[in-house]
Amino acid sequence: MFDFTNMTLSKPFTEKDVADTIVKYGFVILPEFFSKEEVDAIYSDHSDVMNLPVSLTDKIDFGNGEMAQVKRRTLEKHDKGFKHLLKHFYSDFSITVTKEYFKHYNIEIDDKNVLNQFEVEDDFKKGKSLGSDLHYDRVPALKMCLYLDDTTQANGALRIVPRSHARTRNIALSQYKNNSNSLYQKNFLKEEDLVASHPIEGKAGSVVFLDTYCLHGGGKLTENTRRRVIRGISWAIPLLSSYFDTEKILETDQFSFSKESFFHPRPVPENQTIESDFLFIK
Ligand SMILES: O=C(O)CCC(=O)C(=O)O
Ligand SMILES: [Fe+2]
Repeated sequence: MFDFTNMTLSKPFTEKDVADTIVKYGFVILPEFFSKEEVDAIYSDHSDVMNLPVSLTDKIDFGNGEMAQVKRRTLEKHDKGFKHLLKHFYSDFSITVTKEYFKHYNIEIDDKNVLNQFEVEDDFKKGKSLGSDLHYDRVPALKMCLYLDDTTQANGALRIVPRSHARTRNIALSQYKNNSNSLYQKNFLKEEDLVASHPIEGKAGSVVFLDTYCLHGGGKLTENTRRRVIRGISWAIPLLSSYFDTEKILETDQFSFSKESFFHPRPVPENQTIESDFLFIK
């Protein structure tokens, strides 16, 4: 079992402690950050988001589960209120963590980009979850991920490659130099065996803040298990050079990136195709 001690914070801690840990390791684990009662309250909002009409959400049904992507603004305006989800995610705490985090990269994050969108996921069938192969996200973000179920390797806990975020950021930057459309990023690891990833196991109520450049992926669910998560997304600004330059490359391994991301913000222009050969970057 990987030793996550340095990447785990137990109360009390400050927003700056949280941000500094993400900067250093690419993520931070806050075990049982929310109480059982809070989790139950948030869970009812989770179901309500899942039941929103497709006109208000982007729904992805991927066989082993489903995910709804919804704007914070949509939840705020909706009659249902989603007050537990909004209160616990869009809190002074998470807003300050997010601002502190981006401040490290000299980014004044616009309020509308803080917890701008949510991904509400319900994995309930044996097999891989949607983003389960190791990758970095094409659109850089800080994600606040909440486990609503006790989560272990057996029900698809998030896997992570600690401290990979600086190296992948440089890989992304060199790709951006050739093409500024983030859809062209080769962001999935071709050979997962080349790096060691570690599942983050945790009780319901545990929170992980993730710099999505840190290599990550969901896991594989075994028979009769379930994993419900909510992720609140704060977008970074992909092309801002300060976001790339302040970190030194921490790793020296060679990564090869292949597949297309499961999520992208911009359609491929009709006259462009995605190159199929993967990238090797020193
Ligand atoms: O299934 C997971 O936990 C991974 C999700 C993911 O890739 C992401 O939130 O960017
Ligand atoms: Fe991802």
